[in-house]
Amino acid sequence: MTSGHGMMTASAGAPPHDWLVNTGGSIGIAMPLAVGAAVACPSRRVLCLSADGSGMYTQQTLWSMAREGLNVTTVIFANRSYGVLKREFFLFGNRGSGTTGSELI
Ligand SMILES: Cc1ncc(C[n+]2csc(CCOP(=O)(O)OP(=O)(O)O)c2C)c(N)n1
Repeated sequence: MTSGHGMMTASAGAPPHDWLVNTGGSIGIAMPLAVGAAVACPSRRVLCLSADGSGMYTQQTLWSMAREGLNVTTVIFANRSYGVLKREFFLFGNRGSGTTGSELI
């Protein structure tokens, strides 16, 4: 939610690839989406990027990836936080004392 924003820019010069992303606001789709991509296209490597909180919704998918031997590498952005909520609080001006926002995420 808050850690992956730089990924599109960072991968702009990478070899040809496709992005499959959350199309709405419902979190937890990354790992199931990666399983679907890997099953549909076994010849292609899948890089799965998930936040830690979002990933907890569907963490059993890690078992499916392993059991099926899927060509998926999963990276968890582990900020150990509900970062987007803290960012929204910050943007609303609820900064608390001595915070700048960056340490909230
Ligand atoms: C299915 C579902 N449940 C709850 C929410 C509300 N929600 C939005 S972001 C979020 C968690 C954010 O934590 P994380 O995924 O770790 O990302 P971060 O904000 O820390 O980058 C939740 C529970 C949602 N969007 N979708």
